[in-house]
Amino acid sequence: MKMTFRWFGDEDPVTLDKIRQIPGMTGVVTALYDTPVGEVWSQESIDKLKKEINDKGLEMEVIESVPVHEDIKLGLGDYKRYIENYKENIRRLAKAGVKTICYNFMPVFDWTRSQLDHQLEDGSNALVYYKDDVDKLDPTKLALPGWDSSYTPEEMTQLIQDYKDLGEEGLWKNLEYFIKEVMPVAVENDVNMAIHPDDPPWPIFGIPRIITDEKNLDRFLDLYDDKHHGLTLCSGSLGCTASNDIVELVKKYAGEGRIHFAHVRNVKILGDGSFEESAHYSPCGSLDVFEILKAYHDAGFDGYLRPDHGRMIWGETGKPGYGLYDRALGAEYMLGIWEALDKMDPQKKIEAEKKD
Ligand SMILES: [Mn+2]
Repeated sequence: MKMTFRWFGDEDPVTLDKIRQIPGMTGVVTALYDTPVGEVWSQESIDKLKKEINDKGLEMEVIESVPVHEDIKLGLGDYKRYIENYKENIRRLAKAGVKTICYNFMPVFDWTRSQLDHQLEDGSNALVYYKDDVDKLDPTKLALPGWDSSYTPEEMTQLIQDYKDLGEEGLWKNLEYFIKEVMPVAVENDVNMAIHPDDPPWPIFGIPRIITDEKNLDRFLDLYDDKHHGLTLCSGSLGCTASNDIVELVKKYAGEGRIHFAHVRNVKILGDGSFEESAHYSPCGSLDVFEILKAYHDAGFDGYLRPDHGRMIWGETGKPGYGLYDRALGAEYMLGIWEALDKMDPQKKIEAEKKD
């Protein structure tokens, strides 16, 4: 397992200088943020970014994300050109040593929450999703960090209608077309493609969502028979409904070698379709983070893992979910679990003794 940390580039208040001081951090997960969605990333910018990261002693082996243009998801307009651009981005990132690309196929809205700075009992702030509040939101006037905010309310209304017309099966069809186009390029360049599940894993505002549960993850993986075609298994996205058993999902898909990137965070499920993001430590939320990591460890997981969202603590301000302190605490907690699992693993003990 390689512990990594998401970094949003030079604009990120959490600098590489800070990230490199977190014990056990091997690299950052990042992207080019100044190229419009769908366009080709310049090799020069990719190489410059890599050098900046490598100069701080960190790796750039995971990109999160190379976003998929809405035309591809809708199968409309310029989708063929955008798919060719996507292939070129895979080639260029491979050239820079990138091993894993995270992406998602969520229509219009990336992750959705009702509040980004809800104050928890201990005075920290966290992202929350209260179903009643989300139901009252007007999606045409909504903007959350990381979302494409370039749409006017009229364009947004049209876009939402297009997805409603497309429906779940239409979205599956467009996903299959995309996968069958890009995967041969990924395989040829030895890049793992890792889809991120929908967050939360249910339809919102009447728009279809399909990467939601075991049945659909199976259907997704069946689209292309090669291990490069895999998952970013996000415990917090899939885990905000008790119907997804994260430990079982990790056992199954890590066992099959189909998880390339692990997002680990905890959530407190409130029932009635609501949830709050919580600290990583198992007793703070509904997920058993020890059992999740044990499932990865038992499967011999050697991919990338990162603490996902954290709370804002100790007066920190910044990008919601992506402060330094709580994510660093989460990383150290998980590294501690991993070290214990390593040292208690009889096979690893034998190997270590042989080395001595
Ligand atoms: Mn995630």
